[in-house]
Amino acid sequence: MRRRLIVAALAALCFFPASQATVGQQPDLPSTTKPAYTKVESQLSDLAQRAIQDGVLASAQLAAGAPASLNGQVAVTIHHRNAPAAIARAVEQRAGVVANVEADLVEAYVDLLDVPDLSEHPLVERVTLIRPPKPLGSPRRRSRAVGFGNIVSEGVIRHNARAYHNADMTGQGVKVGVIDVGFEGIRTAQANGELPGQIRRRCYTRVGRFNQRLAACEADTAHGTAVAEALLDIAPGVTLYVANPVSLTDLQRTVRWMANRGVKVVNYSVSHAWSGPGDGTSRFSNSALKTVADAVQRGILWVNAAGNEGRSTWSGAYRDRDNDGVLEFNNNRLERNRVRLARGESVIILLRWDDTWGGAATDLDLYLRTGSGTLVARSVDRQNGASSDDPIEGFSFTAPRAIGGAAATLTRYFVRVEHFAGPAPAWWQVQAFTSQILQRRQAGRSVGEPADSADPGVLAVGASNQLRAAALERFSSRGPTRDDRVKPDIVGVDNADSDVWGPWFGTSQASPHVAGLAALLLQTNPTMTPVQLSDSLKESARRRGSPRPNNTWGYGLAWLRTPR
Ligand SMILES: [Ca+2]
Ligand SMILES: [Ca+2]
Ligand SMILES: [Ca+2]
Repeated sequence: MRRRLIVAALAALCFFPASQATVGQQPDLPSTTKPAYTKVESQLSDLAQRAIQDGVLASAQLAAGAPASLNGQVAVTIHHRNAPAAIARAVEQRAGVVANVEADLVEAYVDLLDVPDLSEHPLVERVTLIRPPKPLGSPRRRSRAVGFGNIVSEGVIRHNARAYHNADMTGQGVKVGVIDVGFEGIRTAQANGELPGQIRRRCYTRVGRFNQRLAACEADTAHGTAVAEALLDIAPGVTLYVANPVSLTDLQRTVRWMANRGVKVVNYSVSHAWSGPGDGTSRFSNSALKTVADAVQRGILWVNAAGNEGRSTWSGAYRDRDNDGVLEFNNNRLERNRVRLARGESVIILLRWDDTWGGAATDLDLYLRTGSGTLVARSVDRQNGASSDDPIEGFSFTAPRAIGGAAATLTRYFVRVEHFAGPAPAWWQVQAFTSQILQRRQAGRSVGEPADSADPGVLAVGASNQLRAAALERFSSRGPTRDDRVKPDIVGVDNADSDVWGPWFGTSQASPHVAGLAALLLQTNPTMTPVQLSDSLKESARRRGSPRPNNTWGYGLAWLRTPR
């Protein structure tokens, strides 16, 4: 199977390419020093420093292990002081590839060796790695033999879409977008009659570049194909638009492209790294939170998977009872939080805390170590109140592949958070994007971004197993949000059948079921606004739990009333 490193580096275990597992497990990371380059994100600074120590060949190899790369160059976002032309020129002068140019940022591919020099440009505020988003679902380990067409998701019955189908309402005339990370097998799904013969598309081949060839959308993973299939089972008559944006700016532009073509419902079964304090705001112009609000403004109902991090998020009060500067995950002074990773598995681990974005005064740092204490990943940005200092740390890490060992063997790693400087924050939070679980965790406050948007035109969708629809999936992310709003908004079913993956799991599948329901509603009343659609779906949902809404089920299990 063909795999691009760009997205695969962040995708789940089953998507991970066999060729990549060399970088990110370096055992010789400095444990006590701050990053060498002050305007460069910690993980990127460490990569650049290593490239400079090891030379040109190592630079290309290290870049290939970064979350997104192209021809030995690493994909970065250069935040600048409204100097787009000057920064684009600076990139090109160093033989970098400019991908997207915006008023306050440039996305580009650059050589690791050039990162320190670029960052010293007086108009550059900060240089960060582009981390492609995280898909929120995966096939079962043991997949069944793939069928040929006529596979219908059980969601059709579980959400009462059948009542609409019986009345010949299948979403005809409604334009729906599926934005995802990859659409492997999409042409096979068309040939099998599981997806429409005509699909409008915007297929990205790298940051900033796209074309009309479906083959280009087929890279990386079948996740998007499985998502589209679930949506089309609920609403087989819709006009389908697909896109696989890589960067946040790609996502912004994809939304405008879809809105300009009259798309009224978008499904996004994807999470991004935090870009703000968790109250729905962000100081960054390219934040996914701003993009989804822009979509709603343009008349699009945004349906987003709530996240699968219900068992891999920790959130709580500041504790350091033994006063050693290492934060504690419980009252027993537990200073390390275990996560077991499969060999070759890739994770992103994030830390944020209660502080000012664009002026963080407290400096916390995030580390990952093996059971024997070897440091394998770190994020140690300096925060000391400057206008570019944010209360967040994060890194991507790939567990080393076995040398002769069984691939399924799990290895223990430990997350550790240290208080480097500044006043103690009221709360702090750790989230790991992994199919594994954190030893110490809280289900609450685990809804991802941008599902945690405060915009009423955004629906965050949790997942319940279609065979046991009275219980929420344990992994399904729960509310409240960091600022105590109720999430998710509604729940859809997963473990429903598909052609591409057979039955599969995740809020990734629950979400397009709900997006399909919205398309059915729109056909009967094409003038409904995003907020009216969202309200209607919440109102007709089958109540689960109390009060209504609540932080497990939101307004309940999605359900359409039989049309009259
Ligand atoms: Ca189907
Ligand atoms: Ca301590
Ligand atoms: Ca820090």
